[in-house]
Amino acid sequence: MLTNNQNAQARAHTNIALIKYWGKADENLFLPYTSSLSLTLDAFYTDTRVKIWDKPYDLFVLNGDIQDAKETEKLSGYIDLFRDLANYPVHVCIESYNHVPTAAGLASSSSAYAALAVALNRVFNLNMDQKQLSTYARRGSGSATRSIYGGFCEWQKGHSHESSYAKPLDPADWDIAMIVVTINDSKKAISSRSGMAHTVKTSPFYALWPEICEEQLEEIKVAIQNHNLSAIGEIMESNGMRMHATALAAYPPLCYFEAESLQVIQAVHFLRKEGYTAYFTMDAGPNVKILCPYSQSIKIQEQLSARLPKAKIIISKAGPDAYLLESWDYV
Ligand code: FM0
Repeated sequence: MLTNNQNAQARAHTNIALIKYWGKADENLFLPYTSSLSLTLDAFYTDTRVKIWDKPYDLFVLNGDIQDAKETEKLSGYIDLFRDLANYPVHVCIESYNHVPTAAGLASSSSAYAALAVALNRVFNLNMDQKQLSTYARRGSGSATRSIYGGFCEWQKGHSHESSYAKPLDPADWDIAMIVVTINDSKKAISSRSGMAHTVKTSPFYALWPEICEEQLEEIKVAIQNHNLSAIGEIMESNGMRMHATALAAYPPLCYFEAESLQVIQAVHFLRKEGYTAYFTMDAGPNVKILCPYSQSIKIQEQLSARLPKAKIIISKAGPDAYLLESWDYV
């Protein structure tokens, strides 16, 4: 029986994919068609506390607001995975704070489910290691698989619940930064979940995607090993655009670009001509992320602000593994 750990709290950081996850082979188990690779970011994270309580229902409070029945039900289904594994059918109260500034327009599901998995593992005394934790984070949101680890990490696609997990590659504790350029922070029109499903179903270009990722994943791993940032950036930029090519070829087409996204892309091209090491990637939304040496990041930020005065620009270094928090400083 559980006697300790009736409360647990954890922090996990968001990650941005350099080789994208785009398409599920199994929608229930969140098994992807391809392996992917990401950088975890220090500047954006989620803190989550799980408390076992004696009420006959689960409660989910996000950024201080009690969530509606639909959101809570979704989360209860996820918590069932842990309750079933522990064979301990209790209800919980979950409190989460996203330190992903709304203005950053980043998806918070990666940090959210990674933090939740770490806290639930503790509260239910499951003693999972990081590898197993990544498989459980995955069941909430695919990209959360990779937020269990800091730095560069790879999500190996696998073929079953147990074999689809993340693996750390490099702490990225060298001269690296990711600059998040937010041009539009309204809620995205088409979620990545439905965008990728629509692409898999209707895009004739999707057939090429698994092969592309396999090849570029191997190339980028060599570039990471060599700490060759311009090679990493080139491969990342190509992979991101190829993901968008599959979406653009869907029927009806999916276009995540906005006019300002293209302006940022042009600015990146200009910066490269000026001698900066700067490369971009985009996910299922209009905002642009730029990979560059940390030592150039302030200058790049200045250049971008001059060209795009309305954009919000945040510099981040690589972030750490997801971890348990000793104390809970929220009231
Ligand atoms: O992060 O349906 O994890 O590899 O950001 O919850 O599994 O939100 F832009 C694409 C992330 C997709 C690429 O999808 O989907 C990446 C993306 P879920 P996610």
